[in-house]
Amino acid sequence: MRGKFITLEGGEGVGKSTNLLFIKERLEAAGKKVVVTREPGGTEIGEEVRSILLAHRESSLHETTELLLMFAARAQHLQQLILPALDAGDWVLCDRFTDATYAYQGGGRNLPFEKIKILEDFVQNGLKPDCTFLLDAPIEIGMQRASERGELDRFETEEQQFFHRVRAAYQKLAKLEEDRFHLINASQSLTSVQSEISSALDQLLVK
Ligand code: Z5A
Repeated sequence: MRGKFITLEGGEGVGKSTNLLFIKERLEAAGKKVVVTREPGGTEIGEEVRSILLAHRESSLHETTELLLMFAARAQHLQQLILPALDAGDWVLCDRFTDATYAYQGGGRNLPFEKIKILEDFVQNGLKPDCTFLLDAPIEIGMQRASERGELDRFETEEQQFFHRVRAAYQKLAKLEEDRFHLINASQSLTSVQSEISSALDQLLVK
């Protein structure tokens, strides 16, 4: 039987990496083989593209180039890792996916959603996550949590308005696809966040 594809989304510092581990352990306890991965990245080539995307450099990366690099890394990720794993019956757990492109390149950089959709259709050929956890918190909370980590990447040095647009875009996406998204208030305690995630996973495990 084909595995399920779960993604985690949200602004920076909302707790994606923390909850990724929690979900992995929860699924493994239920007997699933789980492949954990991330975007941009997940493959050798994808990780090289990630370095280009996150690095600070003198010449600026054009927003169209940024968008195409996200999908270039994604195409490799899908063909080399995600699709083979799902076909083998494994569950794939991915830290960010195409919703991040709509939120950051669409919302943050103001690129038209219609253009992103063309690339999504071309690269994914209809594939979408079975379930997406959107961890949502006021950006100040995420930034405060992330600030304890040290050096900031190219996205993390954007102005505050950029992150407000990203958050609004994520909220819009969750409204458009209520069946796929589980919108979780990430400003709650970690125990409360994980209890909500657990309930959603229980439903997914019996589907
Ligand atoms: N990007 C894009 O533009 N377009 C795309 O298509 C894709 C990505 C796929 C890299 O992402 C950048 O790529 C990203 C968007 C862009 N840029 N930004 N910003 P990334 O996922 O690698 O980086 P990130 O978003 O900055 O993730 P992060 O900072 O690692 O955050 P996180 O994983 O969500 O948070 P965390 O490390 O799990 O938690 C942060 C701290 O908070 C940690 O100390 C936890 O213990 C603590 N925490 C977590 N939850 C709680 C609760 N509930 N209470 C209290 N404390 C908590």
